[in-house]
Amino acid sequence: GAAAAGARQLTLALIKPDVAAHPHRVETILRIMRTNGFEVLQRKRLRVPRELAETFYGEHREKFFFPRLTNFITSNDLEALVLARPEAISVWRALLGPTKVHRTRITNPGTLRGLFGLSDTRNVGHGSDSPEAARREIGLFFPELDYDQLWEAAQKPAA
Ligand code: RTP
Ligand code: MG
Repeated sequence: GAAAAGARQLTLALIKPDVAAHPHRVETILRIMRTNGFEVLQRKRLRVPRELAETFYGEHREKFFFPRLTNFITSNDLEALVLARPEAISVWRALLGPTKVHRTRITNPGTLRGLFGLSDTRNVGHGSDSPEAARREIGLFFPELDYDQLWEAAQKPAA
């Protein structure tokens, strides 16, 4: 059945290497997350190993941009975060804005990609696109965590 009204959803957010290289920009994005009601449950900075990148983006393996995408995502440190709030998945993707930055700059200039995006590849961030994807992606970036425990904890508001 449907989740209870007000139940919090989890999503995996990535701040990709283009933005993660700028500490003040990372802090700006963290502030925007919190202003928009997200609780940051987990945060880690890491250089993504190639194997993780290829698994994470496995659905794009046959796309022309796959080498460019995996080279970029492994090129430098990024920030991985688990965010929680009601409708976390759609709200975080709305804050990011559409994927294609050259268009997003015109159509959604106030979104994170509209403001900070550099190209269709260097496009600021990632957000899970479904609850199933969120579970899979959080497991890939935070294999040491128990997803169900994390979800339970997220249902209790922060003190
Ligand atoms: P994401 O998965 O990162 O949230 O982005 P999305 O769903 O909005 O976009 P998707 O189509 O799933 O593409 C995944 C990532 O691939 C890179 N990309 N590069 N033409 C290109 O060079 C190109 N097209 C897509 C982007 O980094 C995109 O976020
Ligand atoms: Mg996608």
